This record gives sequence, C-alpha cells and structure tokens, in this order.
Amino acid sequence: MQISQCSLLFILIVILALGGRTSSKKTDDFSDEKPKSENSTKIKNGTGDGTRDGKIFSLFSIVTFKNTGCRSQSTLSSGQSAFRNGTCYTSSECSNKGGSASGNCAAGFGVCCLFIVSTSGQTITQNCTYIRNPNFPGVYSSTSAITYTINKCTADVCWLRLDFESFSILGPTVSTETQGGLCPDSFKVTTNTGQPVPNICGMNTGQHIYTDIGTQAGDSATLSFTFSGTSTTRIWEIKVTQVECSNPSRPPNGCLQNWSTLTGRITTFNFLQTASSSNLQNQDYSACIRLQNGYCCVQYQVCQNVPNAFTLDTNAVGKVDSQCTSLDYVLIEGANTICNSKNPALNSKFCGSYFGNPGTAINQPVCDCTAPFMVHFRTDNIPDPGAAAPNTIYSRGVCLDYMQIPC
Ligand SMILES: *[C@@H]1O[C@H](CO)[C@@H](O)[C@H](O)[C@H]1NC(C)=O
Ligand SMILES: *[C@@H]1O[C@H](CO)[C@@H](O)[C@H](O)[C@H]1NC(C)=O
Ligand SMILES: *[C@@H]1O[C@H](CO)[C@@H](O)[C@H](O)[C@H]1NC(C)=O
Ligand SMILES: [Ca+2]
Repeated sequence: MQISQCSLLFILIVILALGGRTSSKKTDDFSDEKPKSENSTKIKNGTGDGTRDGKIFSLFSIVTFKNTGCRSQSTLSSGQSAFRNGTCYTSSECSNKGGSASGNCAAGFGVCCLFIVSTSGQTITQNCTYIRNPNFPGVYSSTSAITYTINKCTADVCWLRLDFESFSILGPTVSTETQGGLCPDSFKVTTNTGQPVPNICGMNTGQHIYTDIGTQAGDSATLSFTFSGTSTTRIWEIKVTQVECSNPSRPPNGCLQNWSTLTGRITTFNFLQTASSSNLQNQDYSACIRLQNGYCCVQYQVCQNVPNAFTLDTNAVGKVDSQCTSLDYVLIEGANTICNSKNPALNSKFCGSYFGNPGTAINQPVCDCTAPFMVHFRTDNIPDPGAAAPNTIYSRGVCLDYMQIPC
C-alpha cells in the first residue's frame, strides 16, 4: 500500500513536470531564464491551487514571460506589414506604461501592448513606439513644427530603426534641380553621436533609417519636423524600434539603411515610381546589403519597369568616376560589369542619367564582389550642370534593383 501510493505520487510529479516543460516549449514567449528586471514579466498563475500538496503545485504557480515583440490586432494600411507591432506585457503593466492593449500574447497571460505617440514635445521611452501626426489618419494641415524625443528603453540600446509606415510631407516643387533639391518641409534626426543623417522630405512610405543613438545610457535622439505651408496630404507614421548594441540585426557602422534579403529595391528618398518626383539636396549616406551564406557578390541594375530610374543630372549619357566630380553621384566601390571577385574594379562613381555604361544612353548592370557591400548616395545643394535644357524627368534620383549572386 505504502509503495504504490508513493509511486503514484511520483508519476503525478513526472506528469506535472512534463506538462510544465511542453507548455513552456510551445510558445517562444515563455522563458526559463531568470527574469531580468526590465524586459521580462513575472506573474502568479492562479490555476492549479494545490489541494493535497501545496509544495508540488507551487512549482507551477509563477509564470514568467519575456517582454518580446508581438503582433497586435491593429491594422496598417501601408508600410512594412499588415499589423502594428506591440510589446508583450500584463494588462496592468501596459496601462501603467501608457500603452493600449490590442490582442493577447504569452499564451494569454499577457496583452499585446501598443504604444502610439502623436503630440509634439512627447518623450518616447518604450521600444516599438509608433509616432504619428496629430489628427492621424487625417492629415496635419497646421504649419507648427513638431518634435519628439526618444530615450533608450534599456541602457544597452545603441541603434534606432525608423520604419516609415506612412510618410508624406511636402517635397521639392519642381522635378528639375533648379532649386538644387531644396526641401520645403523637412524631417530631421539629431543624435549626439555625429552620425550624419540626411534631412529628408517628400514621399518616403516604405523607407527606413538606422541611426546610431550612442552608447551612454542617457543618450537620446530627437526627431523634428518643420513645415513650410499648408498641405492637404501631410501625414506620417513612423515605427521606432530600439536595437541593442549586441543585436545581430544591428546594421554595420556607417549604414543608414540595410538589407539582408536576396533581392531588393533601393531608392533615394522621395523617389516616386512616377515621373514627377525629385532628388533631394545634401544627401550623403550609405545603404548596405548583408550577404547571405553562399553568396559572394551583389549585382545592381536600374529598376525594371520604372521609367528614368537613374537620373541625377541633365547629362544625357552615363558618366563615371572623375566625370562625376562636383556632380551628384552614386558610389559603389569595387564595381565591375562582371560578377567575379578576381576582376579588378572598373568604376566606383556613377552619375549622369544612365547607369553603368559610360558615354552611352544605355543602362547596364554592375556587380560588386568585394566587401563592404554598400551603395553610397551623394548629392549637393546646387543644380548640376548639364547639356540638355531642364527636363521634368531629370534629377528624379536613383532606383536600383539588387540581387545577391551565389559564389
Ligand atoms: C525592441 O523590439 C524589437 C522587435 O521586437 C526587438 O528585436 C528588440 O530586441 C527590442 N529592443 C530591446 C532593447 O528590447
Ligand atoms: C514586427 O514587424 C515586422 C515588420 O515591420 C515584422 O517583420 C515582425 O515579425 C514583427 N514582429 C513581431 C514580434 O510581430
Ligand atoms: C542589417 O545588417 C545586419 C548585419 O549586417 C544583419 O544581420 C541584419 O539582418 C540586417 N537587418 C535587416 C533588417 O536586414
Ligand atoms: Ca545637385
């Protein structure tokens, strides 16, 4: 009698232990790790109150889940994904932090907590906060400047990723460079790291920016909008993700944008896939590509099915290297027409209104087989000289389709 009762109890413990294990494996939101003060939540699980042996059941009475990203129920009409991202908290943590619950997470123990800020002057302290214009999804028709401050959500944040889910402010009014690509409205990112972030304007939905926010716990960033006149189309929604210094998805130093997909489309800011957009002035940044395993080169070509996808000035041919001195240009170090790392670099700067084929009015793909894999965009603030008369299709900027090439 004694023995069989004992083994029954043992079996019960085994069942409970196994049960506990599978449920903690079923969802990524659970963690066996010790709760870190800031990014995990520990709550008492009210189920399974021990009737016969409180000790056994108390093993399973604490639920710990990480405050990871979650998919909320709030839908996005444009931008990176169909739903806004939130952070998994308990419902009381969520309301204490100023968020709003939108769906569940952590197997129902948490709520997907959405953070949205729109009033000027607000300080953002939560990862994955959406910044939107006052009156969103309506337009912002006032001309009062707007500023937001972003503080680190934890001390080990080094980068911010800004995703422009919607972004439409006034851009250059002409599509030639007669004003050198001057921005009437402006969006500016300021940090104290000295990483240059170009001022941008116009239409930038779908674009993103990484910015180095600094390594000190107290470092912060400021996002500011200034406006030049009334507008019936001015609207923005920016997702601000805080990226840890050690996060493998941080960009390499000096990269304002980065991609790791096998193919992708890189465009200059305010490049509309219609004929009337204009290049912006004083751009000076790099878009970087991370090669996947088994890939050795990146091939670039002007965007397919986009008219005049490479137009930096009114020269009616492609130009390279020293021909681009004191003009707006694209820099791809180590570029060659052939995808083979043994071929020496042919050209690195490209300008004019055709890509990759100097002296002709024909676009040609170029290939880069030497790290780092990046495209640098550089524009000045003066109308670039050219042979032809001002033409509305010139100086639209650059749209490049890239493709990683296997080794
Ligand atoms: C912020 O959220 C993203 C997406 O969920 C996550 O990858 C990142 O680690 C988070 N950052 C911090 C500091 O927790
Ligand atoms: C957050 O959003 C991105 C797209 O912007 C998506 O790829 C990612 O899976 C989302 N993360 C979570 C945890 O839902
Ligand atoms: C950015 O670059 C890093 C490292 O080069 C890479 O691991 C990461 O996946 C990239 N991020 C995105 C969103 O592509
Ligand atoms: Ca120029």
